[in-house]
Amino acid sequence: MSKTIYMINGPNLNLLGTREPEIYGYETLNDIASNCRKIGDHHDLTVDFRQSNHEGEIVDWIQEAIEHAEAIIINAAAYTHTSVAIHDALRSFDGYVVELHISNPHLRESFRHTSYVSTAANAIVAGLGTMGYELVIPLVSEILATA
Ligand code: CA2
Repeated sequence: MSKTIYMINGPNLNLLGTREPEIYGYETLNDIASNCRKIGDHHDLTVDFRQSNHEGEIVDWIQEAIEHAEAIIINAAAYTHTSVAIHDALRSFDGYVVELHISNPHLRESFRHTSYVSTAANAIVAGLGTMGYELVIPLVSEILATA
């Protein structure tokens, strides 16, 4: 049976491709989701791709992943820099966790230099543009296969 990865996206990422393309590129979140599902199929992984503007809903999805997923790839967007609740939920997930960012937050405003996700993640991918979403799936596939 194929393994499942939750790809969880936080607030405002539904606007991708419509604003600030110099930072976030031209791909929409739907484009990214459909590419990720295809790459997942290629690696015999089910990619469950989601976005929410609500912190509690993201916490609920992480808790759901405890029962349903082997890995979480999370771009918590602005909640990265504020959310102890998302940190705590990720800490209760036993599978593999990747923190993902389109931009490199360390090259940006100082309020983006703190991450509550990093200390609950196994790996961090940042600054590769929207390509980061697609590149991380084969890596997670490899890690899950050797775990
Ligand atoms: O670089 C990333 O992926 C971020 O997680 C994106 C977040 C930001 O708060 C983090 O510091 C870094 C912001 C997502 C907002 O996405 C938009 C997309 C298009 C237009 C406006 C916002």
